Amino acid sequence: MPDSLSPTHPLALAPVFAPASTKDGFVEQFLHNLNFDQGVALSSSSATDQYLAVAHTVRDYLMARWLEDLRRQRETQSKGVCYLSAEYLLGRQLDNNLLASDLTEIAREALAECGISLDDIRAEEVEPGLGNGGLGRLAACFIDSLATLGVPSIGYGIRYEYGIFRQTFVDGQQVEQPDAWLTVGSPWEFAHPENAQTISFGGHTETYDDEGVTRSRWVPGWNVQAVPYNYMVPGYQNGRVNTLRLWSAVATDAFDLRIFNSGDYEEAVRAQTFAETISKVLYPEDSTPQGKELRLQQQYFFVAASIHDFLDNMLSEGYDLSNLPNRVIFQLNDTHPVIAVPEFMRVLVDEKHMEWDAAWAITQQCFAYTCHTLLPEALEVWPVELLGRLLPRHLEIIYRINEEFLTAVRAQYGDDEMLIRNMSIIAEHPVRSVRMAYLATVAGAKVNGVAELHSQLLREKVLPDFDAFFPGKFTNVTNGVTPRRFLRLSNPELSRLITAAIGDGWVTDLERLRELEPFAEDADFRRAFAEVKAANKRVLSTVLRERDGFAVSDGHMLDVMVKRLHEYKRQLLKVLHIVSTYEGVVSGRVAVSDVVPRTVIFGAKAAPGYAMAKRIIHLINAVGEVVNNDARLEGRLQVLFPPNYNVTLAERVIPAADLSEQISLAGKEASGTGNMKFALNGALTIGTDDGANVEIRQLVGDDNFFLFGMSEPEVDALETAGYRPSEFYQADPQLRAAIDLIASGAFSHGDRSVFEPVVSNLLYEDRFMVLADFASYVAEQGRVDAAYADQDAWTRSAILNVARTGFFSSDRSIGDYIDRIWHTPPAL
Ligand code: HBZ
Repeated sequence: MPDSLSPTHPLALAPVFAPASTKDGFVEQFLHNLNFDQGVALSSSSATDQYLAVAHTVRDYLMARWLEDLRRQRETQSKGVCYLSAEYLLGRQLDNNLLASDLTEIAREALAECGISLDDIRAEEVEPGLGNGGLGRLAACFIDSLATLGVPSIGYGIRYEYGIFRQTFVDGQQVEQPDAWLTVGSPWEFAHPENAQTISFGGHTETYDDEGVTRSRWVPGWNVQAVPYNYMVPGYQNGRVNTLRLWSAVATDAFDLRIFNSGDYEEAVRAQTFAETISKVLYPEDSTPQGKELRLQQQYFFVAASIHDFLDNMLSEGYDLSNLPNRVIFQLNDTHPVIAVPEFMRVLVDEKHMEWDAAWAITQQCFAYTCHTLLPEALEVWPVELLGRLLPRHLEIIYRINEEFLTAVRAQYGDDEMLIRNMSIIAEHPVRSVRMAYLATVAGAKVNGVAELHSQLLREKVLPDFDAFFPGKFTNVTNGVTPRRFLRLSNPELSRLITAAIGDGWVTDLERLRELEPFAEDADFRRAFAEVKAANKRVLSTVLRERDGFAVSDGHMLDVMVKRLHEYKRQLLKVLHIVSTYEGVVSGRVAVSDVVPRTVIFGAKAAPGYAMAKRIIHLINAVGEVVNNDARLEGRLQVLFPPNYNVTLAERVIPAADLSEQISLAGKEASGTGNMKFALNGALTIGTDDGANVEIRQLVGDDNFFLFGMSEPEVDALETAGYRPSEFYQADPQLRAAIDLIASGAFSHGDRSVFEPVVSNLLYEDRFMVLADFASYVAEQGRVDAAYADQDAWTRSAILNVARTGFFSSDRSIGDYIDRIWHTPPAL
């Protein structure tokens, strides 16, 4: 602090409230920021300058509250949540932060006074795509709810320089481009190099004598600086601003002196800058971890930095660490942050010199683990060789945790070697590896699945031995989505209609949507609701024209399947339905006048190394190309696949949809969250009994949900009996005709080889039983067509979907985490 500034000066002591809460104040602050931050006059400013200046104005407005909350979180020593997630798929920030501060209208008017349209400049924001899909978006919804509910909490993650790749199509095939989201800089972040942490890797361990006690320590080989960037997470109009803290890797300036002195200056520099690659890029795999060394470095990098940040900055001087379970819970978002467990133990035992048993007892109360999958290949394992090389002390700690755990298992069950092998945190085959989900389960106070069915299958099929050994450890928290972004912001027209009917309490208490139920019987309301849907379709149509040059037909049912491309999600089933409809018309089996006009919209990114997923993308584009241009269809079937599906596009597509496709093979989709967003925006679902679909159907009622396909026990039974997809192909002429058409080269200019791998996979492997569910799916789509013919009845069902899905608010999910897992005190 400068000498001349007295400690009682308001700038030194307390945050200053920015004047943007009036139109004139906003104009003033905006122009000030334009001049002093962007260095331009209004007359010569670009849209980017204007966006940045508006963002800074909102940021300034929130700053006082943020500083106040940061202070409060530090000072109040009550229990809080550290949410550890390798991904946060945030989406654009400006609109959300304007809404949270209740500044949207003020900003709109203020900018209009400057001759600027808010709508134009919000398009300037590049969304931070720091996640792959559902898991990362869930984390983003959760931090919004945590702030809105006023839960003392901090989100920790990685500030990837490159987020999820940008997808383009070249000749119908996916091409990935880097997502340089930081090129114009992010106005929402604040670097705090003064809070950097040093994170170590490699080296070896040793024991030493500490006044008669033998202790272990880690002598690392190299290190890197973790620099935190803080992001504001404003609660919805409640004056709270939480923090998301993302770590960026920076080389330490300490050269490796041995290399340096040997005269190899270049090598010394290279070795150091190598460290910066740690936070360079988000791994784009959303289900099959690649087991790459850099990925493990990323994981350890961010959790070690986060744990040390918490211990250094959030605890009062001389804090008694045995009280930590009353002070913090680290929630592990999937297995990606699980290396935090041995790191925490290392800190307590090696650095704080706590007894192992005491440290372990604390650790077991300070962590909880959320599992997001059922696919065996998605369960992360790290080869012991790699772990031991990168984090030798952590491997020793994991071995000891495992040894003590297996001793306890033996004490309970005797020497059942099969059971011991099955429950060991260390797998022996194909290479000796650490099973991260097992480590998380053993260490966590609680383990939760993300929907009722998923949690049940997790207990019964994935971790049954653990469920028996740790009674009460497993629980469920069904996912949710934030009503602020996914209804209030993305669907302003529907929001207005709802608020006019029942008031605006639903924005923070989504169950109040129930009050809409009687309106389903009100013809005027139904008319207004249908008009909103039509208006949203027009908006989408404009967006797709401007973004992708698509011409969207009027009056079509909008049938939408947007999600990551994965075989278990079964985009292929949707493709077969399209091809079958097409084949029906061109073969004369179906009169074109009987085809209910539909526009099918796909959105999906494939992991760059997932060859089959990329072929499926190619097939969707190829089918679209043919179907959209065949005059025999009379424009009644349209297939659109806008590239680069992301949060921003989702916000346009979901409010416009009539039909939501949630068609995974039963027992494979842990929950789904897109399914919730669609229902909440008045789309009807066609879906299997999988993930949260089960709960959606229970809530909206069978009459307002199109169910098809095998149930999970039926899938299980078919698998046990031996599934032979070709039998379904042989037995069903409609299915055969569709597959034959693809195989014939009809969608590949006569070249039969292009989609041959897709066809033969379906016929001879079909791991996700597309063919087994085809007939049921097509039949149910027939019921969809019939239902759509009665527009008024359809609208009634759509209203009931909105009215009955308030359960799926992420506020409710967070409430469940508090009740069942965190036991944090009520909001401050
Ligand atoms: O998490 C998804 C589930 O598939 C979905 O059913 C659920 O609704 C959602 C939220 O709970 N899982 C993912 O999105 N998973 C990933 O993105 C992922 C990313 C990196 C990995 C593994 C998985 O290494």
